[in-house]
Amino acid sequence: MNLKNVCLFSAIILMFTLVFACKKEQKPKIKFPSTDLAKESIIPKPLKTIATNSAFGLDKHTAIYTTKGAAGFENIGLFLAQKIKSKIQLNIPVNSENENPIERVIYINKSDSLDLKEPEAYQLYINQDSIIINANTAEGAFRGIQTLRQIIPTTSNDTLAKHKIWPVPSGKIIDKPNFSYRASMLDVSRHFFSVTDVKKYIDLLAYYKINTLHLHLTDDQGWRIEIKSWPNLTKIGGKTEVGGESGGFYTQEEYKEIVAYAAKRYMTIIPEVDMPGHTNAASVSYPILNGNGKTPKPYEGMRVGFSTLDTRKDTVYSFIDDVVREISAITPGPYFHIGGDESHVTKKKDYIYFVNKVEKIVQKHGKRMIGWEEIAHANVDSTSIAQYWTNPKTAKKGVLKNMKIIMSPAKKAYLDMEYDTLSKHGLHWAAYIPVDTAYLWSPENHDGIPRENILGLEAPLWSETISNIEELEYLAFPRIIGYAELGWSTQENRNWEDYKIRLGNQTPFLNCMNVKYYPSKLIDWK
Ligand code: TNX
Repeated sequence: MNLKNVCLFSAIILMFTLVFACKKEQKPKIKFPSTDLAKESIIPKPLKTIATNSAFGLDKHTAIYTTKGAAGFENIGLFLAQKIKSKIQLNIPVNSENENPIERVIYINKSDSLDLKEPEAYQLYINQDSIIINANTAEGAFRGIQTLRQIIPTTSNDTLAKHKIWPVPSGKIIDKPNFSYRASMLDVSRHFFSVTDVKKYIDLLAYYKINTLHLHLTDDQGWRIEIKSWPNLTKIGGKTEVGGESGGFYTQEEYKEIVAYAAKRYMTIIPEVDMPGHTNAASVSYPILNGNGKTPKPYEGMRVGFSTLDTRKDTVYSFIDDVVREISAITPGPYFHIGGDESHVTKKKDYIYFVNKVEKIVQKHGKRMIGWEEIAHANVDSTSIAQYWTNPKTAKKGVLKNMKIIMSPAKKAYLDMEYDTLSKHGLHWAAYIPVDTAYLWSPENHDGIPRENILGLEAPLWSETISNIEELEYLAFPRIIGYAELGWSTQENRNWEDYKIRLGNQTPFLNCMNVKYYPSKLIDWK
């Protein structure tokens, strides 16, 4: 052999060795049984789903990576890893530099694609060896991983390889919300709920892509948030609740803890201080506030509409200024809710005068005012928001003022309405709301409120008849899951027959989270 041939021969041998070595490294492709991503029980239903009928093999050789330097992305990776760990007891490294034999990756990627320009939009690509979540914002990525959490099977397939593999159906999901505001409200005044209870509710809401929790912090029966400049509010006003139970309140530190917990789940907290009505607990703490010269008695009943602040007294506005200032300082979200409902003993002209003044105070502290629909009677700014709950005529006054409207029609969206006459908890002044009725309406086209004015949907949970987390769950679940879908999914993508099957398939998740949902007979619970 001449030198040239020797070289050629060695090169060929080298190539063969390399190719062979690579072949040996490359595990044979796993043959997954056919899957259908489009048939997965995802709630809320994504905008577009395209199935490719294979699977991603989630296993101990999987790692999560996130875009370097993209704010929030690494924490989302860690959040996902933690949820995978608690769902299937599998440990997955996040952004690890380890030389582990990593064969598959979940990549949470910050993308500048114009298709993702809405803040909560995301794309989810699931291939045999990679899952890619694309989003412009951390918020979008966070919504995307909720979808992924929902399609990771609870049981592994132990026949595909020598180790456990959880096959995630392959394909592509393109998704974004129908409304940017998707909320629930929790009344912690009529009955107090602990920080732990509120965190659990936040976790459950976040799983279904709800992005706002409105806390009804004050009412006739109790004041639940520490105000340092007016200490009696909690010292006296925090001690009572409906039915004579022990009450309670959040210190500012505890409130901040709730806010931070929600923020980690890309959820905004909206504080509500209800006024000028619903203020008996405030006036019990500081009798000067009601202006009728009487010291009111603590109230632990369920009537509404009997209390008012004195709308013509300076002290009342200094009080409100202090309250709004202290709460706004620990609330990073853009909103402050002033209540404004059912002020039946406030004269109309006083009510209007009051709301006009309070709007200025809220704005001065850097927040955008929300109030129940009645605030539309005042000369409110178009930047303020009215929450429609019972009278469409009043809500339409807000529309004429160019205000945004939050849809919470009591007949459809009140979580405290009884399911039927056999309901264990709840009221029925507005309606009985079985699980199908709660789902079968269109917030985008309801009671003549124009779509352009609708900010989104909120399902309030008033707590006159519930006093612990199990009772809260009985009224909220499963209906809140349907409201999550009404808020996120487009009207074309919503269908009761399809939804009710997906809802039934939430059973393992709800059981795993120990949610005491109402087992409606309309649903085939698993
Ligand atoms: C009406 S809804 C109220 C609340 C009650 C609720 C009970 C609204 C703005 N006011 O004070 O708790 O009904 O369903």
